[in-house]
Amino acid sequence: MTTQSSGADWRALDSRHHLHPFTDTRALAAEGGSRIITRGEGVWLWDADGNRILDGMAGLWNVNVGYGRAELADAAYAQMRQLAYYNTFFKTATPPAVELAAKLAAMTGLKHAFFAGSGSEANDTMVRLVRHFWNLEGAPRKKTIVSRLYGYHGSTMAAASLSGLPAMHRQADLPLPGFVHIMPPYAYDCARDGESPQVFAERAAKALEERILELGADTVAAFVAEPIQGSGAVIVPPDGYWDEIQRICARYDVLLVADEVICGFGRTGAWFGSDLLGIRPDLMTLGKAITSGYQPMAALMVGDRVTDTLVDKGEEFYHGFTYSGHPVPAAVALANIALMERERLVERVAQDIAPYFQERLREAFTDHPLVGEVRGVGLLAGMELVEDKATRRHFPKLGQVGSRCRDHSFRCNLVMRAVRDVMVLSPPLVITRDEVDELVGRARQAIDATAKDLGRI
Ligand code: PXG
Repeated sequence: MTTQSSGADWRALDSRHHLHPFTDTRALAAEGGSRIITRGEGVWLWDADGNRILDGMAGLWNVNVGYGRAELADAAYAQMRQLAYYNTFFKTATPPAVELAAKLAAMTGLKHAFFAGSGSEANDTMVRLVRHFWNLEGAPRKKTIVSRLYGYHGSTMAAASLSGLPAMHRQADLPLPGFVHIMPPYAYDCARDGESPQVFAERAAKALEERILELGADTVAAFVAEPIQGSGAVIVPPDGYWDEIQRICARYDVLLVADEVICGFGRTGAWFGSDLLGIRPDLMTLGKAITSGYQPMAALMVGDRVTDTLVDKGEEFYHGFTYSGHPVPAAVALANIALMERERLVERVAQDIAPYFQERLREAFTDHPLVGEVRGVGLLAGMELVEDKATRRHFPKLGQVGSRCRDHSFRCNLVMRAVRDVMVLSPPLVITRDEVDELVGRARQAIDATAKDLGRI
């Protein structure tokens, strides 16, 4: 196969040999196979059939600086020429890994970095480290980790156990023992009629306290959560939620872990979701936009409480990956962060493009007959498609209307994700106002087409 091959050729070969993640293989083949993406520039993608597509998801929430940034390619090339690989085991390190650890420590306020290749690996590392920590503290019963329904923390055995997705659990007899889930602060779905945001925030946070008391505080190791839930369908917690969560973690001596894999690196208009929401976690997982997706890389940031114990009382920590701190992604991460700083991308999100994006979406959809709620922060947004706006009633078979809308969006050459029946957007941080207008216009076409199918307009 060459780059001259047609989309149809690629699709046929793909269907014959490639098992895709999170995909019903038979259904994909029946629909004619995959869209083959061949090129990217800014917020735009091209497929093998010559279509130009607006990427409203920045890849998988990660291509924050947009496609085609030569300096990230140059950083990878230069590092490969200088030293393509060396490890960080056995008393060695490389300059990019060291420099990145120091940079991330300065950015997050958590002084140590443990590197991994994906968000899932970083979360697995977190589970290993949290268990080791409590053993070293002389509290070997303190092992259960609490996370939330609709949380997504990755797909390895431990990360899938942390994730609050029953469909994932069902296929692999998960969660593993020692992983439990509480309700998310998902007001649209879970708030009672007439319940104020403050009362709901308190009730959702108190779910953590109730679970800790039920399990016994001496058995609960950590609470793990995304500042704003991404894949769960952009669940923005109501004010007060995180303050209460932090009080509860402190009261019962439960470690607090912020999963910043989506929220990190400017997505919310702050460098980290924790900065935006006033969260002071003991540990933080980073991934995705740490390299804007140009190389696979992730990190677990570890604060002093845990490292002090690890270093003072610890023996060797028997954990690590061949590619922990790989110099090429580390060099790319440094170049990516330098680029974001130079172009002031995070400030741009906070002060200019995110307010514009959020306003345009609200203008287009708040009064739309199919849209129950438009929500979001920074360049994260979700539009809830519902059967009845007045009562917030969902469609009976959750997910069907969402996939229909996603298919319409596909035909409009817009990448917009469906989570259940929530249409989700997370464009690159470099998106311009004109491109936001284009994105909102295409999203409107897709949602209107869905509403027409349902006889709602
Ligand atoms: N934490 C969070 C908050 C994530 O969103 C992971 C951990 C795991 O990262 P890795 O690199 O192991 O995938 C994620 C990943 C989607 C989608 O379609 C979201 C993710 C991955 C794939 C698809 O929403 N998030």
